[in-house]
Amino acid sequence: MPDIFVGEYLFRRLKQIGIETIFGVPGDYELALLDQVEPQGLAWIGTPNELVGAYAADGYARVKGAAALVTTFGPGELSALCGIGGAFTEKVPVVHIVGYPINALQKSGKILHHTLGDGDHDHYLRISNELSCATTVLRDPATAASEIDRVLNAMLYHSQPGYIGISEDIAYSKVTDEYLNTPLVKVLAPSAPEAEAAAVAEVIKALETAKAPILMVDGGAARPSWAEHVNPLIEALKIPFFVTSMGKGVANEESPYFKGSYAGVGSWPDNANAAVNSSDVILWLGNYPSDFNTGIFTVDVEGKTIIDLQRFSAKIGHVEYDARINYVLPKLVEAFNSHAQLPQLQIQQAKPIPSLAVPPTIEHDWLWNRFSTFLKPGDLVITETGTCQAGIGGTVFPAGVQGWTQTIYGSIGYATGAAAGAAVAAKETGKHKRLVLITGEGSMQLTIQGLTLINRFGIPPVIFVLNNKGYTIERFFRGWTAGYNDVDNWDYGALSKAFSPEVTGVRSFKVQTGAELDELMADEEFNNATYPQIVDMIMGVDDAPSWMKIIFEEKKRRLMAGQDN
Ligand code: TPP
Repeated sequence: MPDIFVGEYLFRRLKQIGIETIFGVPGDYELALLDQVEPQGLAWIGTPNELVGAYAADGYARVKGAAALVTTFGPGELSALCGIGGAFTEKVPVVHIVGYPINALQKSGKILHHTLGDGDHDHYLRISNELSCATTVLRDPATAASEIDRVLNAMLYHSQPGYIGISEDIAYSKVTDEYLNTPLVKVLAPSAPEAEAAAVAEVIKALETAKAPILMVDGGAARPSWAEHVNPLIEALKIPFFVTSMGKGVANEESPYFKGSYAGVGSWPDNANAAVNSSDVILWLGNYPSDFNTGIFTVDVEGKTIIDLQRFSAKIGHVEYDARINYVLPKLVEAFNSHAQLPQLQIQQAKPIPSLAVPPTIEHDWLWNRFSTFLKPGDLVITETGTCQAGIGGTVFPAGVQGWTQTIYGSIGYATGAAAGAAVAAKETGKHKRLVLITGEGSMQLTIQGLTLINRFGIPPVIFVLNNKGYTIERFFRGWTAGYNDVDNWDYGALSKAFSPEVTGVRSFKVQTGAELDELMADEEFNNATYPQIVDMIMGVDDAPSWMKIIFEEKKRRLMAGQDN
């Protein structure tokens, strides 16, 4: 018997998969739907625009496993799509719920507000098809519940965005609640048993016969879903491990086996690239060989045996198995927990440098090392695209820090929005005590309104703004002094206060010298604050982490030599 509203069904499903807060911007087409959010015990956070909302949902999902964003048909949903594209690329499960015009009006082909004015109401659905693993527009109450389940299941299975269009009248149609007793497929279905056993045996054999095996923690294959297996694997294997840009933020970098951040010629520390070059077998978790994840294609692993574990496959050398990383990793942990020690590549542990002199101005190489001792176990660290993204590779995270940077999609402004959602999720899980957002000022200008969320919701934030008069990383590509790489000078401390006048105790700092920042980072009150803090750091226009400069030098050399990457 039909007995609950479609909207209620949808929100109860979201609750079942761990979503407690929904982000978005309302519009007349979905106001009725939104009336059903709070009665289902879900919180609503209205975001200053849909782009910030989409990034916030991405950040929330990376901490909690899934997230929901509600926008309105047309302008609202299109404004969110840059963020949804990022979630699609980086394999983050976000359901994008869009309020549609009344069903009968859609069918009539009349020209309605928020349409493209031609009576075709499927333009936006077609656009979202490109950025979602599954889409639906609910037009029939008889199939509404199964359609919602289909999209949510696909979202969880593929770990990518799903899209549900829902009109005002369908939101208030009745459906049976009996399907709610059948859980959604929360985790990836198991691998085929024989293929999995064969893959695990081959991985063990390849590591046992290796002369210098290493582990590479990368970010493909929907990293959050297998992150929990990484530290047990490191402890069981007891071989050197490295992290890539996309993989940073899940492994215990206080481990003696941590040897650095791998980005080809731009690896940190200096000896990390040579060490990887001298290995013969690499157990690679979620290999994702994009330009910015490989030091602009300077990774060279030709001739090595690569054990490539992905979400849906395991490849050892050239042989591929239907075995999934989430299932293979626990088996490897079990096998290596009691295994004889594998041969060791001799390379020192990557650690913060205790003796690095405080520079007169805030220099990159010093800054990223200083972050290593500023960060505390339990911090949640989100780093923006730009020089920060390269820089964070030179910071050693204390155990228990979770972090990430949007390496592949690289949309500037992402980090500020994602930080807002991640901080809300962290408050819900209780796993993290402090949010640390590290962003360039050029990036922050795109989503500065996110400050209103960061300062009001979630765990206490500390925001570091690298203020270097514009788009420094772009200057490295082209236009050292070009006006197109400049940005306006803003007062970030004043803005932090302006975006949340009702939050008491918001503090801001402007630091110009290494000594000022060093002192601030050592200050007890600053370290233990329970209120929002923002640090405007004045830095050199042309400074960058030395390991990033090496990548750009190599890029230039290749161009001069006529190579195409
Ligand atoms: N627009 C979007 C949405 N995403 C992008 N990645 C770009 C433009 C191109 N872009 C990449 S990095 C960057 C730009 C404009 C500059 C970032 O500048 P900033 O945040 O100030 O960091 P900096 O490199 O100066 O430290």
